[in-house]
Amino acid sequence: MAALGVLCLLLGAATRVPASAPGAEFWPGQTAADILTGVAARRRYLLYDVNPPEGFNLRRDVYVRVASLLKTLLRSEPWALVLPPWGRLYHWQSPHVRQRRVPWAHFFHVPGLRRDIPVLEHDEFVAESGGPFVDQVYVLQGYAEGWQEGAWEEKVDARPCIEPPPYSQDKHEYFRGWFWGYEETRGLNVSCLSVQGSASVVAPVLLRNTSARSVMLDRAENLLHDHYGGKEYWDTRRSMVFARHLRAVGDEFRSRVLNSTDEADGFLFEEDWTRMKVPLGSARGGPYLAVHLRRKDFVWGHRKDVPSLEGAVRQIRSLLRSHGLASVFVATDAESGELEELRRLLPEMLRFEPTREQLQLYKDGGVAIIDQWVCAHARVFIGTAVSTFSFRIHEEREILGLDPKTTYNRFCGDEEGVCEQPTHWRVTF
Ligand SMILES: Nc1nc2c(ncn2[C@@H]2O[C@H](COP(=O)(O)OP(=O)(O)OP(=O)(O)O)[C@@H](O)[C@H]2O)c(=O)[nH]1
Ligand SMILES: *[C@@H]1O[C@H](CO)[C@@H](O)[C@H](O)[C@H]1NC(C)=O
Ligand SMILES: *[C@@H]1O[C@H](CO)[C@@H](O)[C@H](O)[C@H]1NC(C)=O
Ligand SMILES: *[C@@H]1O[C@H](CO)[C@@H](O)[C@H](O)[C@H]1NC(C)=O
Repeated sequence: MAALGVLCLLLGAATRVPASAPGAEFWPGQTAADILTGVAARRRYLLYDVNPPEGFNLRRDVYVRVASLLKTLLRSEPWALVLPPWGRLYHWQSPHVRQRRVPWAHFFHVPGLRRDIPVLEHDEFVAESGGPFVDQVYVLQGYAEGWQEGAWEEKVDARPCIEPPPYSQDKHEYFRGWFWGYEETRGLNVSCLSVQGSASVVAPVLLRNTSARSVMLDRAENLLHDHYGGKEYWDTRRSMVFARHLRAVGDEFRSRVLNSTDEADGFLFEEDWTRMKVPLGSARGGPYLAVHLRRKDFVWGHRKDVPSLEGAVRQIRSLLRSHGLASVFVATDAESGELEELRRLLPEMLRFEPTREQLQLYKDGGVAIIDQWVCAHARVFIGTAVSTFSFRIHEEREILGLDPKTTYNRFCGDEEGVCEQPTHWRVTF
């Protein structure tokens, strides 16, 4: 009975391969026998996690770096990337909302990711690999001795852990740790790797130094981009299309509150990102100014490049005037006191305010994405200096084909001398 079950699983996997496991297409060494037994029965799994304090938008950037490593691995062997469930994010503070073990499909269009690399949700990995086990955990770290003088060198070495790794052995000598909130998950082996360099620097270790079938890279933010801003970077970035239900809410808000539709505003959006290639400046954007005002920890630090609310409103009014716009959409993480103050200074501001049910459904992460989607469709956008939330909006507007002059703008601090504006990164197709 059990054997029959396994056989059915294998056959099931085999027949599903072409549709749900694009890894098949990426693996040059594949034979007919591989297809019969199912690539799923043979492939290896790459898992990863990021330093807990990092926010949602920095994590999106780490995904691009790890995807690039996966592409390198696929040149030699069939691998799949296991999407790290979302949770325990410092900024997700709404009470009574379950915000752990959140699958990627909540925020992203997973079929879009699969047009770039083979990915699995965590639950799919557990089902396919036969249980909540990670064979090898590598905790990535820098070099204890720091950067050595002389030429920059890419390197990776097995080294003692500089800090005690956040895993401990249970009485069966399995390693227990956070594992995205999956208490039942166990690591079979944990060790530290010192890395210096781009994501693919660890590929030889995964291919040759370990035969573990599932390998997790913890603290994956230690890996740098293989080629920031290149075609591979943009392919992966473009594949991170927001989930359909979030786009729908954003579009409904645009149309109802901001009089903005794709037809009227020149957007040629395709859900299938591989078919979307629009020239810069082809989209006009909806008839509103959008602003991203990052507050909270950005203000507590009293940073020079973040304005007071009065300063921000002065800049908003000036932009409305110079662009002949009457509406302003505000995305912000300001807390209630600051928000009231902002409403007093800018009574006409429009905001996406979710109902309790919407917040339950979309969660803090989904609401932030709706804010980003609305900002991405504005005629003119202005963001906050060095906020990755604003950076992701820049990229989205670039993909949507808006004129860069309307995108790469940021608020200046009240006392800031030279207020340098953000860098323009062009999509490479
Ligand atoms: N809804 C909404 N949430 C926001 C906004 N700005 C910031 N946030 C929340 O605060 C978090 C912090 O911003 P992130 O950019 O993701 O965090 P980060 O990666 O540390 O990046 P920084 O902005 O550079 O700190 C976001 O993920 C959101 O949860 C906003 O305008 N609207
Ligand atoms: C990987 O294996 C090679 C060859 O045995 C060895 O020189 C190298 O130090 C190993 N690297 C790591 C990170 O274990
Ligand atoms: C655990 O991993 C380390 C580093 O890859 C390796 O040297 C060691 O043999 C592994 N231990 C077991 C029990 O597999
Ligand atoms: C909405 O936009 C259309 C053109 O895009 C314009 O003709 C119409 O007057 C606008 N409606 C309002 C209420 O502003």
